[in-house]
Amino acid sequence: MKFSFIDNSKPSRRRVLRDAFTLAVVASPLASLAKAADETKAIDETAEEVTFAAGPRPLVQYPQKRPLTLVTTRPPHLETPFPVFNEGPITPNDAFFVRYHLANFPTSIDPDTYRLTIKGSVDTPLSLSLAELKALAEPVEVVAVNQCSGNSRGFSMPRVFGAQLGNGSMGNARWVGVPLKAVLEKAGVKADAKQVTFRGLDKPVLPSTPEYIKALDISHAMDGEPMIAWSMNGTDLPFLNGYPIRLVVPGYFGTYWIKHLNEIEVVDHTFDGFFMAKGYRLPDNDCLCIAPGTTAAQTKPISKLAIRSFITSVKHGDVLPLKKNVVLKGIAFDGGVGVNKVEISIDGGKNWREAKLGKDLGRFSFREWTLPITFTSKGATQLMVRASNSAGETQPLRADWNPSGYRRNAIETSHVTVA
Ligand SMILES: Nc1nc2c(c(=O)[nH]1)N[C@H]1C(S)=C(S)[C@@H](COP(=O)(O)O)O[C@H]1N2
Ligand SMILES: [Mo]
Repeated sequence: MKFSFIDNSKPSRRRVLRDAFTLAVVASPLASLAKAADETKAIDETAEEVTFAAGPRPLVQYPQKRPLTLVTTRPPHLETPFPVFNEGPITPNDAFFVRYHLANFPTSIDPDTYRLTIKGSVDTPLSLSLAELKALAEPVEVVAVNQCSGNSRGFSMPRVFGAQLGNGSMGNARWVGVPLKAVLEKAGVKADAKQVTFRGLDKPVLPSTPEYIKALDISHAMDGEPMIAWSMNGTDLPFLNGYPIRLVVPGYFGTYWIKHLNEIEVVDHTFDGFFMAKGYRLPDNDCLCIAPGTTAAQTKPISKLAIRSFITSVKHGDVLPLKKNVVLKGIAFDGGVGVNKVEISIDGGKNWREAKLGKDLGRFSFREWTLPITFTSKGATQLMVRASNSAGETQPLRADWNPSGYRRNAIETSHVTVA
C-alpha cells in the first residue's frame, strides 16, 4: 500500500490530492513534485509582500498544501505567505513551510513496512515499525516553533549568499510523539556515547553530494525534550513535512528536525558530516556575529532560536485610520525561555508601550500579542515590535551580521501611513 493523503477534509478533496500525487509519482518519482510545481503557473505575482532584488516571488501549489511562496523548486523550498501568521498562533499544516536539501526525496512511503533503525553504541540495535514506535512510551505533546536557520536571510545587510528568504520559513505546530530518550533507553546507550546522529529517507542525487545527517550531543538527546513525532496539529505529518515521523527539537533551529526519520546512530565521537562540520555554523563568540568582510576565528553549530517578534496584522505600505481604534496583533517566540514581554512603538522607536500577551501555549510556542492603538497624528510613521524574555534576551535595533545570514534577530519595522 502506498502512502495516500488521508486528511480530515471532504472525500472529494482527499481524492484530488491523492490523484495529483499518484500521477506525478508514476511519471517519475524524482521529478514528480518539481514537475507539479513547474506546471502550476504563478498564481498571484503580487501576493508576497516581500520584494527582493529578484522581484516578486510566485505562489505554487504542492500536494496537501495551499499555495505557498516559491523559493526553489529542486529540491522544494516553499515559504508560508506571511498573512497566514495573522490567522492564529498555530500554523495550519497546509500552510506550513517546506524545506529540503537533497533533490532525491521520497514521494511514496509505505507506513506498513516503514522502519526506524537505532544502531551504533547501543546494547540492543533496534528496527522499529511505526506501531512499535508508537507503543514504546506514553505519547507526549509539545507546541513548538520550527524555524529555518536562514529564515529572513533576504534582509541581511550587506547581502549574503544563499536562498533569499523572507519571513515565511517558520511555523508553529502541536507535535505528538515519543521522547527520543525513551527510544534510546530502549536500545540502551553505551557509556562511550558522545553524540546521536539522525538521517531521513532523502538521498543525494550525486555520490559527491553529502547526505543530510545531523547530530545532537548525547546529553541533549537524553534530556527528554527532543521527540520523534508522528502527529502535527492533530493529524498525520503532511508528506512534505516529514511523513511518517520526524525529529522535533523544541527551541532548536529546523535544521535538526530530521524528516522521514529512518536511522538513528549513537556515536562515540563528535560527528563530522558536512551539515555539522561545515554547514549550519555560526561564529563562536558572544554575538554569534562578525563584521562583514572578516572571517570568524572559530565557529560552532547553530543551536537555539533567537528571540523574535512580528506584527502580523499590518504590512508595509498599509494606510491606517486616524482617530479610530486599531488593534495591532502579532506573534513572538524564543528558544524556550518563554517570551514575557512584547512592546510596540508607533513612532519609530521613540516611545514604547506594552502589548497584552495571548494564551500561553508553552515556552516553545508562538505567543500571540495584541495592542489597541488610536493614531492621533497624520502622516508616515514606523511601527516597531520588540520582545523580551525572563533571561534578559531582547531584540536589537540592528541585526548582527554573519556570513550565512542565519538566526536573524532584530526589531521588525513596518512603514505605514496614518490618514
Ligand atoms: N530529511 C530531511 N529533514 C530535514 C531537512 C532535509 O533536507 N531532509 N531539512 C531540515 C531543515 S534545514 C529545515 S529548516 C526543516 C524544515 O522543516 P519543514 O520542511 O517541515 O518545514 O527540516 C529539516 N529536516
Ligand atoms: Mo533550514
